[in-house]
Amino acid sequence: MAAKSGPAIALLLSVAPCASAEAAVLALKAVKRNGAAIVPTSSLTVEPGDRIEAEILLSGWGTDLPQGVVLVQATIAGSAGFRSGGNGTMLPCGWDAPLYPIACSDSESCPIDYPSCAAAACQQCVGSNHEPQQCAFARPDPPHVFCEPFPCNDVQMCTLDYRYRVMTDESGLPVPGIPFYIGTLIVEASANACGTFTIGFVPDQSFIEGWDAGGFVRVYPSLQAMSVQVSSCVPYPIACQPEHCNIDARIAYDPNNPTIRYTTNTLVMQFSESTEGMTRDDFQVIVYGTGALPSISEVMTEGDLITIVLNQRIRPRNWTCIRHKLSDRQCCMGSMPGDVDWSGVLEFADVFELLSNLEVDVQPPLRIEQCDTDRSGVCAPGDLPMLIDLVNDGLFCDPGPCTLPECPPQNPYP
Ligand SMILES: [Ca+2]
Ligand SMILES: [Ca+2]
Repeated sequence: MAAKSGPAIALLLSVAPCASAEAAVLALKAVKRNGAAIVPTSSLTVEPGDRIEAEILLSGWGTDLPQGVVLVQATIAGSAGFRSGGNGTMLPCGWDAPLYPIACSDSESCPIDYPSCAAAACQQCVGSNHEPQQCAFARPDPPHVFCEPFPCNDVQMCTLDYRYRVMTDESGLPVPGIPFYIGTLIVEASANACGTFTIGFVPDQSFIEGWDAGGFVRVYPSLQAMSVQVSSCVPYPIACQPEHCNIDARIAYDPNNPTIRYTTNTLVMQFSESTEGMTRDDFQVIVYGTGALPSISEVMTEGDLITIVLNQRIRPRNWTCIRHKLSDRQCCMGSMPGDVDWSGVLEFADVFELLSNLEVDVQPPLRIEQCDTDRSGVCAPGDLPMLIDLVNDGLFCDPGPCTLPECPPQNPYP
């Protein structure tokens, strides 16, 4: 019995692929990463900045359209897919237009970033580098693509839902079993991209047409999206208060008692997501300059905000930066009494700047932390004598010049 069952099983295995009616599949598969060929795949992991060349491939249509495929339309669900990650985008290169199209009749109605109303771009506002055809095209792969009288390269790129259409030559029907190339799409992970991007097709706008025994039919194939994982998303600070590189030009001490410091000891960071669970161990205090290093005495989280309180107030002529360790981003606060114009140097130009501001000649008016030299709570003529004193005496700058180093970058390790 065992001897007989062998061939029977082999026969069953050999017919199995035919018995399970294969249905058409339209897939988006990566074939190159940064110019180097890879095994075609619908799932891959890349780095921010990587360029992925993908191909739209049709397979398994033999059961649906035994006479062959005449027309394929594949519409990429790009409006959703190209920004479906946790952050950033995975846009087709050559796209220099809004993510959501702005229709126009002439260029005057277009915004400054996308100043041209382009007829070739379906009467939409585009930027000067809008050349999407570079990265979305259909190669005229012989023998099955029917190029005349229709263009081989028929990709419509009016919106990010790119639509590819390919007609086949009746004399060169695609061979069942070999994926049928429809088109190429090249996308780039933005520098800030993270998470998983899923780029698929618009179901009701993706189909194949051809002949079966009953006549000409349209078939909606099953759709296989491409899933691209970029580095996992970590929360990162998107804003801070005082804002990064802010200089407090008010007097740093009580004029009558230099042991009483008036500068801030508090920074509020806004994050890309909730700050729940963050602790002071997630942060590091860095002082660019001289003087004692403050420590973090407490943090308070609320929504996407975290308030960080230092155990001492920031010192003049220093940048005090608080770095979020995981994202390597920091917010820096400076103190430079008298540096009204935020040049980093205390000099007579600051006196003139303060005067001009008092005469309402500075637009927009100086901020309170620039012009309220005496820390009275208002910018008023009373600030002038103290500023002149500061400039004349270098009152709190001995020894050495009254300068503040250049503000450190917000992301010191880009
Ligand atoms: Ca200055
Ligand atoms: Ca004042």
